[in-house]
Amino acid sequence: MRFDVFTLLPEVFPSYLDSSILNRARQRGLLDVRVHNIRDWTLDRHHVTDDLPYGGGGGMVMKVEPMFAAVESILGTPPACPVIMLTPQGRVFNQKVADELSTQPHLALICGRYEGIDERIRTHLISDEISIGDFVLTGGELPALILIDALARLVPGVLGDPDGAADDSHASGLLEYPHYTRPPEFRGWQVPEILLSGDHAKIARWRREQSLLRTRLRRPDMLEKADLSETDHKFLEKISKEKPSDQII
Ligand code: JBZ
Repeated sequence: MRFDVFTLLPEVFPSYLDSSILNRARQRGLLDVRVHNIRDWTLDRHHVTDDLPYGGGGGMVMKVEPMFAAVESILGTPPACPVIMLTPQGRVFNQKVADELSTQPHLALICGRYEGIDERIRTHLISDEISIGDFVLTGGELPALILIDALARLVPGVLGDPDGAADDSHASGLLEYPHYTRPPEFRGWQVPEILLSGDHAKIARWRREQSLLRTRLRRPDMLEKADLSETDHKFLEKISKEKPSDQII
């Protein structure tokens, strides 16, 4: 999968992209991330990328010409792939959006800076707008890295384990069960006995129940959409009749 990232802060990308899993994916030719500095497409002697807003008011606005020049020189006119802007005004990113976008072989990501972008970028260059969530950030660079990370791990072969991507919380629709490794006791805190029992059927049921309990407690919104079996429903019915203090989570 190929990404072309357009940003005013290209230097923030390499350290993360050079880290373990994404770097391995890049070395194997499964992931290709090309980061472009929008400032390289300015034509004035001071390489200006922002300007005062028409109509007045505070803040600076990202200029239209360098952005078009950058994207069109790399991707053609019109651009050869979807052009996604990371912006708080976009649709909120989640695993469903990740699944949808991961089917694309090539995406362009535009990272905003300053108070806003010239609206003509939005209306005539961008094909999709994505927000990573309801909190305030200074720019689209971290959201772009989050999107790359979430999509890259869905590319077949990027995770070592072939069903690694399917095993995670949001893919299954439930939060993960508690994990333990050695030692069996630390400062008097014991690993649940069932995990040491060797009874794999019992362990699988305990883990499923822990996932259900944890999801019900922390993310009841996820439980409503999760794919639950008859046994799952029966378990949830049973525990909803029990005292909360009887439940381990
Ligand atoms: C995002 C100015 O550029 C920004 C600022 C905030 C912001 C983004 C870009 S993308 N927040 C989000 O994904 O929520």
